[in-house]
Amino acid sequence: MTTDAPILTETVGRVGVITLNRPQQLNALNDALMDALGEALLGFDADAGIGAIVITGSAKAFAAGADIAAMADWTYMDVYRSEFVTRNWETIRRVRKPVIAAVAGFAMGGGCELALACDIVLAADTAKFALPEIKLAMMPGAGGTQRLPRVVGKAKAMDMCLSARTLDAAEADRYGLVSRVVTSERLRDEALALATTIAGFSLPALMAIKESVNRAYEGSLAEGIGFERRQLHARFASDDAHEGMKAFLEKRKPVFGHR
Ligand code: CO8
Repeated sequence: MTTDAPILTETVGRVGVITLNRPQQLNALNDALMDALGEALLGFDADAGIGAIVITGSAKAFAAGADIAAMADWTYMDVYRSEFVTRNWETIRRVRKPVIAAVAGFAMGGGCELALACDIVLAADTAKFALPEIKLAMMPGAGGTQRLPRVVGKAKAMDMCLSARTLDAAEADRYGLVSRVVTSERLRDEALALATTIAGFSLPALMAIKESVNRAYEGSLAEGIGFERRQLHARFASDDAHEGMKAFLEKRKPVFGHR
């Protein structure tokens, strides 16, 4: 695999490691990256030699969210027709083996939602979690409005979604958004050690446990996700959302007409 590929994959014993690899864009999640991520996840899931999967990013960013440059000119019909998010993100839910997010630096927007979609979140002490879409007049659209309240409760979730507040690793740990916090120097080794321990257990038992815990946790998640997706698509009919994204790319403050 070449180094300009949007993700890198490697195998360490029975662990499949996926590294998000758009460092210049802080691992912004464009379609090419999400397609490659989905393919890699399904590949490891189907590989009998793999028992657990780690998704990680760079020291600066796990992922800074959806790719604002790609989205800025999309219309409602573009995202409705292409099934934006649904097309790629449902893949993550299909993975039956345990998936560990190893998060250092920014986990913003879709990056935070990617961590939330994993089974275990290991955070470096440098990790920062936020759903800052409101600053763009956008909204979380990859499960954030549904998974975050289930994890941290309504009060914290509303605060994060409505005020764009950033949580550091210690706060995220306190709120139950992450499973464990380790030093940034130890993140990769700790993630590999944890994944190796898990991958040493019986795979059918692991899959049964994962499916059962998700059953307890998800409830009517599918309905919530479907609702959220239509709301996200409708954001592309908003002048403010296009203004918000363009202003970010032009490095200026947005001027919202509240339309
Ligand atoms: N999309 C595209 N490019 C980005 C993104 C992004 N989300 N984030 C950062 N970049 C780019 C910057 O434009 C910049 O590019 P360039 O060097 O060409 O100017 C480069 O990455 C480095 O970024 P900064 O210079 O801004 O780095 P800082 O260290 O100053 O700031 C931040 C880091 C705070 C993370 C800042 O980059 C930031 O605020 N980024 C945007 C975060 C954000 O708003 N995320 C939410 C996006 S919307 C979203 O996720 C909707 C979810 C819907 C479903 C998800 C589907 C995938």
